[in-house]
Amino acid sequence: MTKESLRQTLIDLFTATAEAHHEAYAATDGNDPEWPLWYAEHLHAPLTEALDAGFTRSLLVYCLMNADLEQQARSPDTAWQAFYADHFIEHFAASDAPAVDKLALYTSAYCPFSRMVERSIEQLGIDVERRDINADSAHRDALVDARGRATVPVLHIDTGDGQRWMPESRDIIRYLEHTYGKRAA
Ligand SMILES: N[C@@H](CCC(=O)N[C@@H](CS)C(=O)NCC(=O)O)C(=O)O
Repeated sequence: MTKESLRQTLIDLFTATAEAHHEAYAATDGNDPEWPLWYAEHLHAPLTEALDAGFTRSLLVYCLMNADLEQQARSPDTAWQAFYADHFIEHFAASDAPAVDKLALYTSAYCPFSRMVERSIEQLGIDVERRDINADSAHRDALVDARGRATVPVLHIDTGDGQRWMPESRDIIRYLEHTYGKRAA
């Protein structure tokens, strides 16, 4: 499946799930504060198949909530189904050209979340430049310029024709394991 058709599959899946959820919660006009639990149950099998990824329902709940918060913060005007599709593809779909990416980790020697990512990088044996924001103020400034805050860890991915800044230790580890784990095996 091409990336574009995978994206469309996920958009259709999220749309159908939202419709089914709305029907199930018609009495409250779709209002359900626990919607991630319902969505995770409904999406578990089809998302596992579409992305060929080993989800638990708990991980799905986490990812759905994360996608929701990110969309509200970064892209409230984007159709949520498309934003979620991109979010899941970014974190779970096998990349077809990861080897050319240049990776840099904004980190701090004193940060346990950074340590977790560092351990994963060591286990995977991948080449990642370390940018310690306490050891070099230029790194701190670059991070604050890009993200508006100095929270670490953040993975900087330079793809050659673009760049991405990925926060959140668990998201970074999952991305690295998914992108480089099988390759290294
Ligand atoms: N949920 C984040 C937590 C990261 C975090 O709390 N980092 C701390 C250092 S260990 C930090 O950068 N705090 C300073 C700040 O947020 O400006 C993760 O898992 O990556």
